[in-house]
Amino acid sequence: MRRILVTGALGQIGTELVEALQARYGEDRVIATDVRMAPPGESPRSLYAHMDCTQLPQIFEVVRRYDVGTIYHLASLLSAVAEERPQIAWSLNMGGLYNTLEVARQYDCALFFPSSIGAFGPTTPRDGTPQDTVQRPTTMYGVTKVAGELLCDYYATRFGVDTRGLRFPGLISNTAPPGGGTTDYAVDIFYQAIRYRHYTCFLRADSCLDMMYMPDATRAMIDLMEADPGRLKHRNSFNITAMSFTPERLVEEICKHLPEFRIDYEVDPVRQAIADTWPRSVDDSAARQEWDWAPEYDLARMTEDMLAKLSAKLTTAA
Ligand code: AKB
Repeated sequence: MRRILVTGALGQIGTELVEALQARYGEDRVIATDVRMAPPGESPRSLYAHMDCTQLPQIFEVVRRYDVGTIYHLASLLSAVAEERPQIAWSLNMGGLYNTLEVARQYDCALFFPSSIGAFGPTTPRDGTPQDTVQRPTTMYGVTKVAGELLCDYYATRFGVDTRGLRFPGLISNTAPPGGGTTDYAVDIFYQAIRYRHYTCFLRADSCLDMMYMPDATRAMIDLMEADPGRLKHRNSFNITAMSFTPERLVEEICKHLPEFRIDYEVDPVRQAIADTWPRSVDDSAARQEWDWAPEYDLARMTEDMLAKLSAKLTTAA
């Protein structure tokens, strides 16, 4: 069987996706790649290749060398950092995707594309955001996500490339930290709650956004790529969500386990402005109907698991 390539494998999603893919298909079937050099001792156990996806020949070389049949293309800048460096965001998010699609076309690979709730904008309905609706984002991140969805659909209809994608909400995880996203507070808060029983939040207390725990996200990616193509009416990309909450509500949940935990707010205008244009809760019924999507973690279960796993990890590290 042909191998599976993950780009951006050292990032927040990649780190856990590589492990989930190895568990499902075997260690020697997964090639982890990233533009960063893996820190010694922290490299995923799979085959690792240094690869810059803005350099087309490097992707060709890895795909050819390892006989790759499926690509999970995760390398991209997140929303807040993309707003700081829009030119680099365009070049990485679009250039990297275009190159990867070209390689997928020429080597007959399936391709997974991570879109985002950032693909929506201020004119999108914010509650129960439909699968098919207005997509006029006002951030560079959002522009690259909408353009990415369209480009993936184009490669599917024009060239028959098996492209599939998900519009991820904020992802919460305890392995690798996120970097430069608007929803990062929902991860940082757990580290600070365990270490200091205090957190200063960069979003307003009432900023409601969709979220998901990483085990659900990695399962969703693999399930979508394995789904019967005959059932898929949509491809790029499916709305999915597991929970939707505000910082205020998350604090309430954390306080059930750490009653002395306190929060204050120092709102970052850039990230708040981004959050204010994103859905408060998306409708993921298309994903439920077309490939049986169903999350396992709600807010209570995710909070309990995050606190348990992170407390163990931070105690060992101390
Ligand atoms: C971000 O905040 O940029 C990401 C996302 C929701 O796409 N986590």
